[in-house]
Amino acid sequence: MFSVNAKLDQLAINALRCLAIDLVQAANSGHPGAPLGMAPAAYTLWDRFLRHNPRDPHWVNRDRFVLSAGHASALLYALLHLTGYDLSLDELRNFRQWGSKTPGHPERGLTPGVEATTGPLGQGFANAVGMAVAEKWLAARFNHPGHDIVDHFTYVMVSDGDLEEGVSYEAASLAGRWGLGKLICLYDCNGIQIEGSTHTNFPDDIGRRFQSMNWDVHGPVDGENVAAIADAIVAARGVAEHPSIVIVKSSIGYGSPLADCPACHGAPLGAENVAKTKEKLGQPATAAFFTPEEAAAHLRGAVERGAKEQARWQTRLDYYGKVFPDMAKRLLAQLRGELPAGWEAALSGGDGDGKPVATRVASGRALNALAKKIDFLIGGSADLAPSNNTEIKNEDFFADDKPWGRNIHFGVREHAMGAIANGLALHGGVVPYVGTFLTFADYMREPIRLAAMSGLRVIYVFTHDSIGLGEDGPTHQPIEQLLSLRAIPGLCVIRPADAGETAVAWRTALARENGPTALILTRQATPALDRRKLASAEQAARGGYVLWQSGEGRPDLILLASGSELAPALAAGERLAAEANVRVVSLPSWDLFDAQPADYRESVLPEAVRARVAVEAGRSLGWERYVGLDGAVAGIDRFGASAPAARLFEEFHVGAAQAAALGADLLKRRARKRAAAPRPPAQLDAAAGKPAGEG
Ligand SMILES: Cc1ncc(C[n+]2csc(CCOP(=O)(O)OP(=O)(O)O)c2C)c(N)n1
Repeated sequence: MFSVNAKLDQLAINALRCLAIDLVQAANSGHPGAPLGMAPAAYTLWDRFLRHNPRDPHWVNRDRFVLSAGHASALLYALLHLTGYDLSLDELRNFRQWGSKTPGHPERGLTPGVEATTGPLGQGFANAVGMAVAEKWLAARFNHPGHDIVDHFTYVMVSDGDLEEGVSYEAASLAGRWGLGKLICLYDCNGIQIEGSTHTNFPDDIGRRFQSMNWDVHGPVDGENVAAIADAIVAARGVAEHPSIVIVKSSIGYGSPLADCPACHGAPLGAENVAKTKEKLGQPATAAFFTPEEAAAHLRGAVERGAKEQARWQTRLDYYGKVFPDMAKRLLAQLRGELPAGWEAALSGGDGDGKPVATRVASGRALNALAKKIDFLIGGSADLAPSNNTEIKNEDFFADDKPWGRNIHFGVREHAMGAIANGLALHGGVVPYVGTFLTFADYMREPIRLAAMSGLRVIYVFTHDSIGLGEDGPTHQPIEQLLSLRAIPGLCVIRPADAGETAVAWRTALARENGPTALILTRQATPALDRRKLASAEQAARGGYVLWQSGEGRPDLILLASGSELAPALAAGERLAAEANVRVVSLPSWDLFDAQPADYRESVLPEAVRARVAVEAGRSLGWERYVGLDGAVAGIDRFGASAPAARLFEEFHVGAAQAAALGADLLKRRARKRAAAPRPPAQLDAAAGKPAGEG
């Protein structure tokens, strides 16, 4: 079935190389070195092994290919174009240009065939681990003897930089522990990076390092030797119990006058060097974007092969569907990301039982209720499950001998946990959640950012969300984390105040099919909010709502709060009610609230009401957005301290007393201003039904 014609192999490899350097040259920007060096290994994999259908990039049982070294994107685009994906030559000519499908680094969702957004080194490797977990998990759940309906490999290509990044070590360790036999890593070991030789900073013996983590190590093989690379991949595929790494010794910038020099890593070769490279590679020196017909025809063979592969699988699926009709339906729905009908009912009684409860505990309850309805909700914590309340009760932990387990022990590896969760979501068929303390969300910032950029449904359970965690002190007390998560576009951040809002937050997170959600939860119990007298927690779905108001009509003062500060804000409101008409607004999610229609936002925060106080146990920065320039914020703009929580709230002035004091002050200022203002015409007063001037 495959070509064993060495000449044709070389022709195709060189065609890929020349096309890749043409992309970079045309853009006058990009990375020619890695594509030139990696081309033989990538070609060997794609030509001999990768099961994919260029005409249906979403075929669910395709092998996954992740280019972790995303800077080598020109090679991936050349491969996608020449193997028949819907990526035209014009798109290649527009490499790195506005509106093209060929951005500087691969972006999932933009380019057909790109499985993951890569470029931040190390991420793609850990994504691939997540994909392999998803495959193994789905196979364990859905395959039956003679019915291997979920059955594909995950391949990832990494560079030196990918393996220098710590996340690759974290993820590799887990992959080894879990025995991900269908994960195969091709390591482009060229020993060169931007600053020069890796000799200066990378003494690791990669073979031994991976061996020590239960990986099967193949090679080193000569990066120009297709047969040797193919043999190594064959051997890797034959190892069912361990993931495999194939070490490919390559030459960065192969064929160019800059071969083995850092200079060819990230800058166009220049017209002269491009011509010389093509000459060396046996291609017409001056023809740009030219592919010899024989090479093009050979690479396009992927279309026919892919169609046949998929058709064969479809036949298997049809048979599977006859024998296991319900499972077939469920599998396909799951892979489409559909939640089972009526899943929301798991969370009935969203207003909670009115008892004080830590929102992390409420979250654990919500998760477990949801997990009963959604049996492909899977996840875990970075060794904090008992604290994060992330364990699904009565379910196994994922392991090489328990691949159906829905709980995952990530160990203390927040970074890999985030990136693996992305891989799970990218693969599909599961809905991942992961947990740690909010302050350690910083360890996983890059994967969170990539989840948001890629529109992945990943749910973050971040507990211990403020100084309220108490004695553990400032290292563990998040101050700037809430603000910094809110700064990530596309990440929905929700900080619920009680059990009711927590249930709504979980529901919202699951319903958000195309984006991640961070749930920000307390360690300490939050006082009960008597929802019989207050607005329903259901309204938290809108991000912000009027919880309570002392009087009718337009309020004099608005107190805003999220999470554990909502109850103190309410207490402050009740204290001030004797002097003014006070409104208390629960604002668990800026993102959700900002997405509401203007008239709803106006109904909650009337523009005319300028006396506003926000209370939140985190950086005050950003709350100006809601309290305006005339308002005040009770926040924390320094690091915390080690002491009992109650004392900390007192010392940091983020409780009811401070909210009431700030509110009273604003009311006084307002009264003074009003007394000093000239009387407006009487008819305007009457029309407003209120005293004119500020609210
Ligand atoms: C996390 C991260 N840090 C830095 C960079 C910038 N960068 C791009 S490639 C690269 C290193 C290149 O070395 P290597 O991985 O060996 O790739 P090669 O030189 O073989 O192309 C760096 C530092 C990045 N993309 N991601």
